[in-house]
Amino acid sequence: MSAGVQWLQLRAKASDARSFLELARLAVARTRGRALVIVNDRVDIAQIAGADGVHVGQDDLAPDAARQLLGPDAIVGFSTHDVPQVDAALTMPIDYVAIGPVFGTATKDTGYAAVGLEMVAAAATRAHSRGLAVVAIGGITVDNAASVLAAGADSVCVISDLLRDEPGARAAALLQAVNIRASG
Ligand code: TZP
Ligand code: MG
Repeated sequence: MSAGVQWLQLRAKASDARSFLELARLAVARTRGRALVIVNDRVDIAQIAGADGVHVGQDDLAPDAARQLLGPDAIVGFSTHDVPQVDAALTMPIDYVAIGPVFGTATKDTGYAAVGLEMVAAAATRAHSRGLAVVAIGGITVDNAASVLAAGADSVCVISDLLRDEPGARAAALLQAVNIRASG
């Protein structure tokens, strides 16, 4: 966080529920007020840990159920991979639409080909018309993040490129590449 990262998504596909909850509680305790903590997939863990929100995919608990459990102040994000999914998301009780994979990625087999910057732009036009933010994900790096934001994304989600080096240093480089300065 001292690098200036504003959101952390906790992604623990291989963890059992108890370990994931322990991780989420730890993250919430360590970040409070300095970065937002979003739990991937698990609405129950987000709720119990007091996280800032949850990120759900097409096959997870649906956004309206997540909203029902977490309440109006929680952040609820939803994964999309094509225009019909973005359009369906526009009427859901969410805060942001995630679009991806923007570029090729080895981190997750999403079952979708890279959607490219044109799809980021299309998602942004649609989502912004409803006041929803767009988070772009998949293959985003220090070198291409600025182009993703220029295409209309409000935010980028990065996994593997942060792990190429010491993650804090890489995050600082990423933020510098998109001209966001650490607030301390
Ligand atoms: N959803 C779409 S692409 C992706 C997820 C979870 C993985 C992105 O990881 P990376 O390593 O930043 O490409
Ligand atoms: Mg998911």
